[in-house]
Amino acid sequence: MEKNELLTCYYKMLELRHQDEMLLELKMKDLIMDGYHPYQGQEAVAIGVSAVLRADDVVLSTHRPQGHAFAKGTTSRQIFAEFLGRQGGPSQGIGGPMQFIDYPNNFFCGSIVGSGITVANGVALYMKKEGKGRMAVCFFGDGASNTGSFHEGLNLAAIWKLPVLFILENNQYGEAMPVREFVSADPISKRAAAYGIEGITVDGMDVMAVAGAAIAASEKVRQGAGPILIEAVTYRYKGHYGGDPDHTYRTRDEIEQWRQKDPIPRLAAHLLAIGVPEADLAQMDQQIVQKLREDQEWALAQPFLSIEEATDHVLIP
Ligand SMILES: Cc1ncc(C[n+]2csc(CCOP(=O)(O)OP(=O)(O)O)c2C)c(N)n1
Ligand SMILES: [Mg+2]
Repeated sequence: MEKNELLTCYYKMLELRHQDEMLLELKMKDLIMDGYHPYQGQEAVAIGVSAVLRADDVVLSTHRPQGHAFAKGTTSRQIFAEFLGRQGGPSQGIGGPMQFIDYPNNFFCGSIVGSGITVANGVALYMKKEGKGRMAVCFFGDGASNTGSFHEGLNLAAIWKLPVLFILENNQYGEAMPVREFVSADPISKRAAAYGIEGITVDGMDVMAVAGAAIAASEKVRQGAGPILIEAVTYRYKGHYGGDPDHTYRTRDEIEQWRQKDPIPRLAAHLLAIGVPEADLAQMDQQIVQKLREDQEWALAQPFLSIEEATDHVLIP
């Protein structure tokens, strides 16, 4: 990737990190009225994959969607508003942090673990028939790789050669359980072989590695080679949800070891090595924080929908 592309990745990862820190604070103040699942530590996955996302591609995400939505093009301002339940969010606040859609941005998420996989197949079947080289990109976790939809979904996508890029974010845990205690395959990408599709594992703490794998895979997927599974090995720095007492199931030492691989300082070190002045990176950080404060303030000033408006889409009011 060229210097400017790397700077863009750095900017986006940093914005996502700060956005997540602020959302977690809002959750702890009880201003987010549904479960909030932090994304800190996993930024290189969403932002690496964003290198291949076209506006007309469709992204299907999970209960931890903010990074994926942001990577697809939903703005921080919209994310704050949606998560706070306000108008101005892509679903006017009635989707909230786990169930919103950003329809013009072709972004969907949902909290049923594994459910995006089969929906991605439906979207991709349409895309295949349409023949414009679009693809569905489906993010899910290591836990989701144990669901029926994963196995049924990958099988069907393989049989029908659907244009789906499956991104498995192995963040080492499904809620409080370590992945090695519940997933038999190591690396998990080996599961792809059971369905006759390509499965690869990449360092999910390295945005350049993720982007490189996504670029190579997306070219094949768009050309009709069928689905590909990319497992990005990563780590979530915060608890499973805002308020999760994670000290009951993992050690500070373990978190510290993964902090040494933090994708943001790691890319910063590379940028400095290729001649980007340190002051530029510091200035970027200040700009982002300032912008996010304004976004958050704006979102907090937006109204909630009225009861009548909020029940507009209910079949039987
Ligand atoms: C079908 C289903 N089963 C259980 C849950 C409860 N649940 C919410 S998140 C989660 C863990 C998912 O783990 P993983 O897929 O690794 O995603 P991560 O939370 O690590 O991003 C579970 C079991 C759910 N939402 N849906
Ligand atoms: Mg997980």
